[in-house]
Amino acid sequence: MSQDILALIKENVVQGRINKEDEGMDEGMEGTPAVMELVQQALTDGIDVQKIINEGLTSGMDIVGQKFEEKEYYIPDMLASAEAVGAAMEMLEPHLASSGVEPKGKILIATVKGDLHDIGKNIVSILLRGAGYLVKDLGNDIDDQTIVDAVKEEQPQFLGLSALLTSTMMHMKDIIKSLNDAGIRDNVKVIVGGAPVSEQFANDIGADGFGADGFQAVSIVQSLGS
Ligand code: B1M
Repeated sequence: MSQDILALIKENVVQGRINKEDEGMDEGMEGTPAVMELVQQALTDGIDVQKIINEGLTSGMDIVGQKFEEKEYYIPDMLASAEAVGAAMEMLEPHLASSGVEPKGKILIATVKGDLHDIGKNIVSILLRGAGYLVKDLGNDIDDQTIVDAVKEEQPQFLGLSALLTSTMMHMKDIIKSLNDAGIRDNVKVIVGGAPVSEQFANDIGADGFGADGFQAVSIVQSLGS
C-alpha cells in the first residue's frame, strides 16, 4: 500500500503534475490525484517523511534526469517536475521541523557560482532546519566573495556548498582557498554535496564533509558537531 502511493508520487513527479487539475505529459491524467494530493494522502496514511522524499520525490527526479539525458525531456519539462517537488517539499517542511528547540548550530548554505540548480540545496536546507539547525540560505549562483563575506559576517559553524554541474563543482575548491586566504578557514566546517560531488572529491579539495543526500548531510553535520 505504502509502495503504491510512493510509486504514484514518483510517477506524478515525472509527469510534472502538481495538482489534480494538471494535465501532465501523458494523456488522460487530468482529474487524477497529483503530487500534492498524493503527498497529503501519504502523510495521512502515516508514511515516513524520509520515504516520501527519497522513494517518491527524489527518485522521480532521477527519472526526469534520465529522460533529459536521452533527449526525451527538455528544460520546460524538467522545470515542471522541479516545481512539483518544490511544492511538495513546502508541504512536508512543517513535518520535518522540530518546535520550540534552541538551534543546534548555524549553517550557511549556497549553490556555487554559475549553477542554478537549487532543488537539492533546498531539500538539504529543509532537512537541516528540521534537525534543529538555523539555516541561512544564500541562494544559487553565489560567487566566492559573497560566500566569504557572509561567513565573516554571520560566523556560522558550518558552510554547505552545493553544485550540480561538473563545470561548477570546482568553485568549491576556490571557495575553500578564499576562506584560507581570508584567514577564516578554521572558523567554519565546510560540507559539500550535489550529484557530481563524491567523498573522494570532498577530500581532495579539503572539505570537512560530504553528503550524498540530504539525510547524510544532516548526519555529517551532527557528527562534526559545532
Ligand atoms: Co540541469 N543538469 N541543467 N537543470 N538538471 C543536470 C544536473 C544534468 C545531470 C542533466 C543531464 O544532462 N543528465 C546536467 C549536468 C551535466 C554535467 O554537469 N555533467 C544538467 C545540465 C547540463 C543543465 C544545463 C546546462 C542545461 C542547458 O541549459 N543546456 C542547465 C544549466 C543551468 C545552470 O545551472 N547554469 C540546466 C538547467 C536546469 C534547470 C534550470 C532546467 C533545472 C534546475 C531547476 C532548479 O534547480 N530550480 C535542472 C534540473 C532539474 C536538472 C536535473 C534533471 C535534476 C536536478 C535535481 O533537482 N535533482 C539534473 C539531472 C539529475 O540530477 N538527475 C540536471 C533532484 C535533487 C533532489 O537532487 O540536486 O542531486 P540533487 O540533490 C541531492 C543530492 O545531490 C544531495 O542532496 C540532495 C537531496 O537528496 N545534495 C547535497 C545536493 N546538494 C547538497 C549539499 C550538501 C549535501 C548534499 O551539503 C551542503
